[in-house]
Amino acid sequence: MNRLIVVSNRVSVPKAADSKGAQGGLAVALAAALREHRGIWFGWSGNETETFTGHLNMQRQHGVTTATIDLEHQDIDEYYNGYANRTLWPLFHYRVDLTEYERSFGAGYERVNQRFADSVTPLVEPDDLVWIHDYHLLPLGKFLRDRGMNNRIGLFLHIPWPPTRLFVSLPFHERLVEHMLHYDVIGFQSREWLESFNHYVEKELGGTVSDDGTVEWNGRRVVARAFPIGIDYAEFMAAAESDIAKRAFERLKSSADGKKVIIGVDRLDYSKGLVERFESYHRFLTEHPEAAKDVVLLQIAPPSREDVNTYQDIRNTLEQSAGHINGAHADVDWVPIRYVNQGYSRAELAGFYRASRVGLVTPLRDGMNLVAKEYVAAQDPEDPGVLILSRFAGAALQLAEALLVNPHSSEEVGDAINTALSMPREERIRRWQSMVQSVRDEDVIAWRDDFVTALKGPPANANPRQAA
Ligand code: GDG
Repeated sequence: MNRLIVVSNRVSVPKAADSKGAQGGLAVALAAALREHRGIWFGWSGNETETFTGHLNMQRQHGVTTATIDLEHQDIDEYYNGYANRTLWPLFHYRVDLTEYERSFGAGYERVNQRFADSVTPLVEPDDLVWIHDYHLLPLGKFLRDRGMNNRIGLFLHIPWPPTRLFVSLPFHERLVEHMLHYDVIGFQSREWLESFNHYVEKELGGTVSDDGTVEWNGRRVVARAFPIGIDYAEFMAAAESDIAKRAFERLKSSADGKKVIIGVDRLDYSKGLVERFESYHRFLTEHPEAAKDVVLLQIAPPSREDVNTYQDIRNTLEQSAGHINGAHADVDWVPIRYVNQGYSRAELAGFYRASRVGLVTPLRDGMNLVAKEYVAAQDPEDPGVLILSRFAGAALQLAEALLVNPHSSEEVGDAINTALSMPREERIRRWQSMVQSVRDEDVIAWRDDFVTALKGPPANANPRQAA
């Protein structure tokens, strides 16, 4: 079996399922992939040093070999907080209004990608497969090729790819995509993002895209495909059956005191549509007063990227909104929104999901969204809850039996909440059965195998001309 060299911005091997704290979808997905392959996970340690040293720290953590480097302050400022999270993240989530374009960010981004290339190159042996992750590292493939690396190198993008009309607002957009065309495989979460990428390559770079997904440009051939990511179903179900999950279930059930719980779980990020979600819930409370007193919304939102000011802004806005809604509707024995900024363990989350009649997942844009899949996995097959899901999440293509909504329309989401709360058990079971099948079958293991198979490329004798 080929070794796998995984490269991502951060290396954070998930701790045991019962540990506290928010773990991004990326960390949860990658550790599952790495445990089965020998190999190395390379990335930034998360530490800041006064000046960049390039020192490589190798460790064995929870069954995975990791190699990390520290970054200096200017790197973190320009590459991570700058280009990755102030430029690419908002732009790729269609938020041109929040996108900041600074030349220093672009320069810092390329500098750190060059540093990654310098550090990764000596770790890679000739037959290794190199799998790079996400928007922090889009040009890394080119920089590895510049150092003479002929291995198969793939990129998986966890977030959306924006429509060409938005993407061209990025200065030096051609350079970024030309660098990406040095990969052998580029994976997207859904057909929609793939089609946007292909459209850009054809219209702006004059490349061609064949029916089998091969992109050709300037003598290079790249396979571009959708590989929808899933959850680690088996691991999540084990967490869901743990005592911790059962206690969390009881805790939420008893505190809800017979009321139906609506749950949201999201990193505190403007792409997750939390402000709009609270507005929709407010609308539901106002327009359905008869149903309102029987429900409570639990919104778990651990803070994220706190050094970026748009994230501080959203936190303030949400606090005000929750305070306003609670002030307008609360009674002596009932508060409509429980807004919680702390993180919980995956096992606790599983218990909370199961105790909730409605899963409210309404991002304005999301590459995939794993919370939607976790909510489905955690349900009681005899009495499952209802998933309300944004049609703008990649997950909507697989979870078509959710109540699909436009998260910008508070009327539509408010109505969906009302529909979900009154949905008969037979219909809940029918919808859930169809969704859980895809969550179980299209899990992170299938995703990993699919990507790694594509990364290996066709078998040596697959071409009949070579075989003859
Ligand atoms: C990116 C893309 C794509 C959340 N709060 C807690 C906690 N979480 C976990 C969830 C879930 C994960 O974090 C979030 O994953 P998502 O997929 O919903 O979103 P992003 O973090 O934005 O992930 C996304 C993903 O990458 C994978 O490719 O799906 O579209 O944006 O697993 O459960 N975990 C714990 N405590 C919390 O309080 N333990």
